Amino acid sequence: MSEKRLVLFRLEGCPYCKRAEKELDKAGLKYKKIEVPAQKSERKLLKEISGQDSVPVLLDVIGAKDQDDDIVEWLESQ
Ligand SMILES: N[C@@H](CCC(=O)N[C@@H](CS)C(=O)NCC(=O)O)C(=O)O
Repeated sequence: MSEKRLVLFRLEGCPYCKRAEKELDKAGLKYKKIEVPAQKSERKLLKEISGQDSVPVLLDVIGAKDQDDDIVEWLESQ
């Protein structure tokens, strides 16, 4: 339940993203890829979340806890 999840905002053809992905793969980490829009001005979600509009951006999130039991269990596991 306390499993952390990684999300990588990336863009096809971006060499910095490729490098980051290679290293994440090498480390055996699992992550979800989110393709950002090619147009920098359209990367609103990325900008809101990270404060920047360039990629790559790696986000470390926990799964949503929607029950008080889950929240307490997660807190106790930290
Ligand atoms: N030093 C940065 C460079 C990242 C960077 O320049 N990424 C490019 C894509 S390859 C980008 O998002 N540029 C913004 C844009 O011009 O769209 C890093 O290593 O993350």
